[in-house]
Amino acid sequence: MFSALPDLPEDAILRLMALYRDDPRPAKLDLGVGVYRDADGRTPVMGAIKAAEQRLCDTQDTKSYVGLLGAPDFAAAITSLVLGDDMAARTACAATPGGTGALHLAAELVAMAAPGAAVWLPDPTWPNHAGILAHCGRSVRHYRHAAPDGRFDAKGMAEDLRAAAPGDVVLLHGCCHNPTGIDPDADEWAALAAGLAERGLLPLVDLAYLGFGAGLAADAAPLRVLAAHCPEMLIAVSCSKTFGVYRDRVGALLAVAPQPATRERTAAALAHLNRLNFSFPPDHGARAVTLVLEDDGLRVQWHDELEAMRRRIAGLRAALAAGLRQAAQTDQFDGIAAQRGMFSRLGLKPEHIRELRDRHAVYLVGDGRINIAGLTDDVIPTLCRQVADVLHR
Ligand code: PLP
Ligand code: TYF
Repeated sequence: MFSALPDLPEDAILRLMALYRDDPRPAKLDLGVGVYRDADGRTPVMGAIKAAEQRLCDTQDTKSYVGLLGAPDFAAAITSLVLGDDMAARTACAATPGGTGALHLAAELVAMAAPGAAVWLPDPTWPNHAGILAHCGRSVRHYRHAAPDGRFDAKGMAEDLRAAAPGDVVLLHGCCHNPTGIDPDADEWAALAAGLAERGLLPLVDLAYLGFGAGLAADAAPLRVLAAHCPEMLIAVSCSKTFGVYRDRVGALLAVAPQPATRERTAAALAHLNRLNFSFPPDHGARAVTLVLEDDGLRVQWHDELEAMRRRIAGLRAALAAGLRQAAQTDQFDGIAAQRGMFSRLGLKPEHIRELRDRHAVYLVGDGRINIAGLTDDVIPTLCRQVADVLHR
């Protein structure tokens, strides 16, 4: 039977991880997979999470099942983090295995509620978006996200969404767009929210980098703007980066539905889908996150650690943009300083990307995306020379 299995496409980002691991050159540089790294190249467990896990270990007296939607206090803590306290009463929430689990659940919920609705994705976007939606049988369309000048393409997006039908779903990156680092500004968010509401389009926000853009409050602001305009919306929250709990698989799908009867119906559908997919969602990481959010001291500690990560990335962005301008004698990289979050695209041609890997052991994704957190102040001058070298050969 198994020999009949089809050839399946590999994930380019995960393939790059393996190529990097197998490269014997000592001076190799991994700018591929989107995992935060500190100045020593490590992805440490956050101190606040370690403390919460310790407390959990000391006090947890059962590992019996929780509930199909996960622990209610996790739902309350995440909803209030993302949308504010006042929205908790208007939102159904299901804990999921990571943000990917939340996206998968969203796709299934849409399939159940509106099987004919198309899901519109930004072009470009995280490759798994199209993969998960197609896997769940959704019809996928695309809208322009980034203009050639490296700014958010509000006009192109609005033009493309003219072809959307009422009830269609529009996927948005809540902050720190992956792979471009290009986000709408506050005015653009307000116009976008009003436009979606007017057209009867449902926002599905992928929130995987909360706190990595302009700070926790600023990064969450667009969600509140959307919630103020749109009667219903979905938010796929990933705690992987924001709490550094990647492998513990912590996430949640929030469904804003102000009508109590609709909200209860939605919560029942989410519980049903979780049950048929994997039954109870993982609890350990979610509980550690809840402890951090509920304890004043741990919350301050976590926020400080998150801010340190955000500031490190912002500093690397400024240094890289300045270094590339000087080394390559061009302003084509200036946008990197203003872009947000873990990623930017260098706008290099495929042959440049291949040369960087073959000649200099520098690993970036095939679309030219780099993980800024993979840099250190020490490697930036060398990288800038190497980029200039492949550009000018
Ligand atoms: N969405 C985006 C844009 C991402 O980059 C990621 C990255 O890992 C995810 C969702 C899902 O994260 P996870 O499933 O690891 O929580
Ligand atoms: O974009 C990234 O690098 C992260 C990590 O299949 C990731 O989102 C990449 C690919 C993948 C799962 C996670």
